Amino acid sequence: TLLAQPGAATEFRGLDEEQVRLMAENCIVVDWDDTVVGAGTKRACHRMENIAKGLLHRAFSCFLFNSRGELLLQRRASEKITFPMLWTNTCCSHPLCVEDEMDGVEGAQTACVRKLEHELGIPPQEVATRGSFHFLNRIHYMAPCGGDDNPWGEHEIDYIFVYKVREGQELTVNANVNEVEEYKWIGLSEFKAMLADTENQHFTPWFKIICKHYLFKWWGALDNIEQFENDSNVYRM
Ligand code: DMA
Ligand code: MN
Repeated sequence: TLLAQPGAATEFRGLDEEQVRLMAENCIVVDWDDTVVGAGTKRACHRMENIAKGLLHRAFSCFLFNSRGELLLQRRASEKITFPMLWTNTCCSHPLCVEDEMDGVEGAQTACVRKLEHELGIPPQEVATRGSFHFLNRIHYMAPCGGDDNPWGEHEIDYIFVYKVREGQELTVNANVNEVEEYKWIGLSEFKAMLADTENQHFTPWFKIICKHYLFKWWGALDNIEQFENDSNVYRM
């Protein structure tokens, strides 16, 4: 168990009990080609001492747009152990070492549906019937959570999905306060202003990478997103 791990008694002191519990999840450990090589706890996969030795895991990031072309943004809850209180894309997490989440794109999408419900209270039945998923590409990146005194970080191959709500449909959103501090639907021009306001707005590192390299290209072509689908490359950032 987590408490049996060396240093656990002190490393989790003062942290949110529910978020500590989630550190026992089993992430999928992969090599640089995204081939599955084993399992690692969420805790192990997010410790900088392991990341420094090359430990890499699989993740997903979802960008959910309504039929007016607005993106659902969330600000991570203060309870999050990694990157609390930062604005980021709709939903991010990890496919786990369970049968229906281990198979590449399909497994990552299954995990995405699970976490859209867990983080944002979006019913899976609505996700299945009111819009469509588009797998775009995979991004390999590494990011420490802070300076040398912060032991946490990310090192992932991240499956990127756009989800588009169909014309005339809406999704129910009911955020989980342990995961999400606040959320908002944002249009492209308002988002550009938010991104430029670096004094007051702070974003997760993976979201900044995706904004810099891809997001505006995708956002500007939502009606023809198929042209960007199913890129088999892993992009190193
Ligand atoms: C991890 O997200 C995945 C990426 C792409 C950073 P997260 O920290 O929000 O995961 P979880 O919600 O499972 O804690
Ligand atoms: Mn991760």
